[in-house]
Amino acid sequence: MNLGFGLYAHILNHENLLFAKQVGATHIVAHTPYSDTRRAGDYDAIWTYDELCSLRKLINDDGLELEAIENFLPVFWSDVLLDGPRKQKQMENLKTLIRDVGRAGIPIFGYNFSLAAVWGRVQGPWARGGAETVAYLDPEQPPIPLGWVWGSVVDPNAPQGFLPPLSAEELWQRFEYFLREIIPVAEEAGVTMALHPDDPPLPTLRGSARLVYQPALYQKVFDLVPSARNQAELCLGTVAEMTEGDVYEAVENYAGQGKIAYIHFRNVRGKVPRYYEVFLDEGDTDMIRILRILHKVNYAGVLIPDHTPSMQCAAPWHAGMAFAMGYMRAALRMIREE
Ligand SMILES: [Mn+2]
Repeated sequence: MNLGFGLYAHILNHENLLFAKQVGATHIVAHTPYSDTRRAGDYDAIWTYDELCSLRKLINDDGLELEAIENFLPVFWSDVLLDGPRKQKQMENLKTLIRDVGRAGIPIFGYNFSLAAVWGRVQGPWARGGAETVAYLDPEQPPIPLGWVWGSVVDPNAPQGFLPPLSAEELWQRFEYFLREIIPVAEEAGVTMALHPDDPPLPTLRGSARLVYQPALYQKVFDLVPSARNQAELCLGTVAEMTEGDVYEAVENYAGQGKIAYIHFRNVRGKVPRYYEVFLDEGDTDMIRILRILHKVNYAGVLIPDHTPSMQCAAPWHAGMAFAMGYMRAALRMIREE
């Protein structure tokens, strides 16, 4: 088990890589790197091999490993998600990208197969001591505008109107097409595809069905296209927000099967349709118990803190992340010595 740290494009720089190293990370998850260089309407956009190599070099130069890239940009695969006319072309682009990810020596690609995305969260002082955090409080769900996917405009010329409702059956068909196309390429490239669960984990959001909104649905994903390269990007916070099953059982089951590529380590209070993201040691999940389970089944992957509440100081985000990393690092040492 290794400690990692996730960085988004706009904060993925030398200074924050040193910060990650200082708080004890050995591995980096790069969240949508180079997102600023791609625009809506550019349907042939894809990250290049050279960009992937320079990303890896930036991270290696600071003595860290690049464990995973997380998330395709919506514009890369909008029609794969929407079953639109550019679907096959975009699928070919994704295959090129995954081949290049492997060639650049990056072992994991994390993704969300979702139209509605992470949506509807609001911010407020709901963590310990009034720390700023996010919550999902059962909001009204407007339909998704045409030309949008994953919370972004992918087609600026789309007509007015809204996406029609998307059934679970149709969503699973689209997902199966994607998996059957990408997994053989991932196998050849030596890249593990890692699916994040749907956050918030509701059966439908904004009229669109959700894929993994209960823990048991991950098994359906693994059985759909059985492969060592078809795995989970297990987000503990999202699993804890689910109404069925139990987060400890899910971790033991899926880590035991060798199906967890990496872990988002996050705690929450409550479940859908109302929950609050909180500090690691104040939510409903006993995070130390999770680490004991992972240790018991010899989980060898990376854990990264997910989002955390911000703290009252001059560097609210850094302080929140440093608190999470310190907590995780101490807990891991304790468990290893038990
Ligand atoms: Mn997550």
